Amino acid sequence: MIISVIGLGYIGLPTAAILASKGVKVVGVDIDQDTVDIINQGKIHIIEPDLDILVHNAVQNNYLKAITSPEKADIFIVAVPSPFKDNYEPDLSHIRLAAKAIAAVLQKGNLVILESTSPVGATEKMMEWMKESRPDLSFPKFGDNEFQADIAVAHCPERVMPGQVVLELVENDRVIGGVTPQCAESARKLYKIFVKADCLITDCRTAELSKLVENSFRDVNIAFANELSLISDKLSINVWELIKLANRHPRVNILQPGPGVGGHCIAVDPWFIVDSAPDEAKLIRTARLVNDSKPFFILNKVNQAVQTTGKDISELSIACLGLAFKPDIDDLRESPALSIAQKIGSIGFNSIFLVEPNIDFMPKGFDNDNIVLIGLDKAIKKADIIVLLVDHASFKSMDLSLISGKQVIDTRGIWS
Ligand code: SAJ
Repeated sequence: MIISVIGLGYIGLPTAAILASKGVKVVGVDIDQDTVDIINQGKIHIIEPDLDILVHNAVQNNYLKAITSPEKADIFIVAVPSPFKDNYEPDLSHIRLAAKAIAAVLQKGNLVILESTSPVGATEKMMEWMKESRPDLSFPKFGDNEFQADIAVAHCPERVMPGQVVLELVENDRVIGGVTPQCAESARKLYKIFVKADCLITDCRTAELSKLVENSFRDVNIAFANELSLISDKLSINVWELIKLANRHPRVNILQPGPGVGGHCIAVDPWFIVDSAPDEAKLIRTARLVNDSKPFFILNKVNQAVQTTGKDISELSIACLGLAFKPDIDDLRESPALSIAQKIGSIGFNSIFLVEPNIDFMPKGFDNDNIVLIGLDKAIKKADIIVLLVDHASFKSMDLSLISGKQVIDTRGIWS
């Protein structure tokens, strides 16, 4: 059996490597030649605990190779990006490209699984795109278990947390939605190769919405915490103490406020529900707006800190601690920390020190030469104002005497 994984990013690569570690021949496909080259050297292009060893072994034992366009295989797993457009409409162009590339090599008996987080109906759309290119093959009909199609199609959204992907791929329950129950059953057999937890069968539309609902649940709950931080600020109350106390109630579990919500999932997926049901998804839309407005609240705090010093902004230096979208990863996608730092970079500070222990290059969006990426100790020593944007482990464990006497904005509550 050969499994082809299309898209070798944060989800596709770990999935490919875990399958390969189980003795399955895996061919990974990515349009980016550099990514393909790095993987074929047994190395990885992202930071994810334990993934480097897994990929190294899989490549060395000839169970994993990477190429730039699909070859014939038995099963195709699509794990390409599914972002939204400027108007928050889902952008399925990567899924369409993948479907067309797979269609060119598709054979009777193949199973195609969409793993990318998708709006309801996307799995059937992917199937339509393959069908257009391959009128010689028959495809399943939604819910019809009687019709014997040449190709099986299913949706199995990933649910893993960046930073613990290798563990969660094995330990988390999976929701598997088939275009027909038979398709779901074929996909379940595949996931049982490496998933220790339950593989729960449903139809592809319910599986699509299930993933979107999971991330919207988290977004709404983070929005509640973020709204509490605004209310507490207005009433001069320490929000972290407030939440700690409220959470001592046996049925209360409030999440943590922060500088906003980032990542390619929680800040994106709720919009797919809003797009499908705009009149009904009122709470989900409002939560998105609350979380998206939080960076502006932080920028306001930076301005207040400048005023407190009594100096002109052009005489002051500021350190931005953390750029990633959450602690101890290198992922900058949709990061509120990054967008806050970029705005800080353009408001007239004398010097801006960026500290991001998980990357060693200057990210895009920082064009002025008074902005530098430097180490934590140097940044803190030189800065008048310190904005803590990400709760990275090295910031949590640092010597707090270093920041005494400085203006400090702790957006994650780790020093409060
Ligand atoms: N955040 C807060 N306060 C909190 C928790 C998180 O502000 O109390 C922020 C984080 O700092 C970050 C953002 O939310 O900016 C998202 O981080 P996260 O850790 O909540 O989630 P992700 O995006 O890393 O992963 C989520 C997970 N979904 C759920 O927990 C429901 C993961 O299981 C999904 O697989 C992933 O989205 C995905 O790929 O969809």
